[in-house]
Amino acid sequence: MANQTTLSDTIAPSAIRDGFRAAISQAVETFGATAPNPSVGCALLDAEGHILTVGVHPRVGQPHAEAMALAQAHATGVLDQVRVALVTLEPCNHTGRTPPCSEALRNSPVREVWIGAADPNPQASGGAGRLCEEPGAKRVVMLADRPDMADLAQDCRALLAPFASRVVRHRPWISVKQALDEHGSMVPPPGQKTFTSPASLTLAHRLRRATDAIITGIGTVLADRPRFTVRHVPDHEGRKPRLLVVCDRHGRLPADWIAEMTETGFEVIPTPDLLSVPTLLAGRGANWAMIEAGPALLASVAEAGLWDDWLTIHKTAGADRIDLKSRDESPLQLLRENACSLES
Ligand code: AOF
Ligand code: ZN
Repeated sequence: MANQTTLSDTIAPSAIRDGFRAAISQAVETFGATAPNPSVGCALLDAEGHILTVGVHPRVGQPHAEAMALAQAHATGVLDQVRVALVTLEPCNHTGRTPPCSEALRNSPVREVWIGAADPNPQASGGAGRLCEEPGAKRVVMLADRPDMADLAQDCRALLAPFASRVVRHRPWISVKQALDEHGSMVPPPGQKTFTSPASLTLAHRLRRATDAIITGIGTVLADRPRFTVRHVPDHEGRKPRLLVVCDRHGRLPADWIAEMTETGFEVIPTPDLLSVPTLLAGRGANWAMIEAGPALLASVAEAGLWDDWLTIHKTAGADRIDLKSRDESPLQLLRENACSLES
C-alpha cells in the first residue's frame, strides 16, 4: 500500500478546477428547485482527469448529486472508468429520503473524493469521515485545505449559503433587489412597470427563479398589482408554489389579487409583522427569499438588518450599473457570474 501514487498527484490541478467549475455551474441552475434541500453538484472524473459526467440534485426526494452522477455514469457505460468524485457538499451519511451517498461512493470505483464544503446539517453530516474508514477507505481532500483552490471553496460556500442559512440560523438567505432611476427614484414613469434594461430584467428574473419565496409590502401591491412571475427566463418545471409574503399591517390585501396570484402558482401569506418573516419562511423550508418592495418596507428591512445581500440596479444613460453588497459569500453573485459563463 505504501508508496502508491495517488490520483491527485497524477491529475492536473486544472482538471480538478474544470470539474469543480462544471459541478458548481450546473448546481447553480438548480437554485429555487431543491428547497428544503441544498443545491449540490458532483463531477466524476476518470484517471486522466477527464469529466465523465456531472450530476445535480434536481429536487427534494430525488437522488442526491452523487447518486445522480453515479447513475448517469452507469447509464452511459463509463462507471468502470470513474476514479475521482468532486462534490460541492460533503456526501451525506444518513438514510433520509434517499440512501447515504457516502456508501454509494464507497461501493463505487471512485478512489478519491474532493469535498467543496462541510455539511452543516448534523443529521446528514459525517460522510467525509465515513469515506476514510477501512476497509475500502477513499482518499478525501477538503477544498478548505487547499489554499490554491480557495476561489472554488468560496463558490461552494456561496452555493450552500441559502441552505446553510436555514439550517444554521433558522432563517433563509435574504436578498434585496432594488432598481433606481437616474434621480434615485424607485418609481417607474406613468404607464410603465419597470425602467431597467433587458439584461437587468433577465438578472431579476433569474433571481426570482432561484428563490423559494418573495417578500413584498402592501404598498407595492396596491400601487402596482405586481405579478412576480418568472417571465424573462424559463422557470423550473413543475415547481411547487412559490411563497409570497405580503407585509400588510391593516389587512388591506385585495382578495382578487390573492386569487390571481394563487392561480399563477404562488402561495400568498399575509403578515402584519416583518420581523417574524424569516422564522416563518424557514419553518416552511425556504432556503432563499428575495425582497421586492418599495422604499418604506426597504427602510424597515435596512433598519432591522434583515438582508444578507442587496442588489441595486442603477439606471444610467448607458448600460445599467449593478451594485451588490453582501454580508458573506453571496449566492446572488454566483448566480450573476454563472449567467455570464453560460452566455460565453
Ligand atoms: C441533498 N442533495 O446532493 C446532498 C445532500 O432527506 P434527504 O435524503 O433528501 O437528505 C437531505 C440532506 O442530505 C440535506 O439536508 C443535506 O444535509 C444532505 N446532502 N442533500 O438534498 C445532495 N449531497
Ligand atoms: Zn446524499
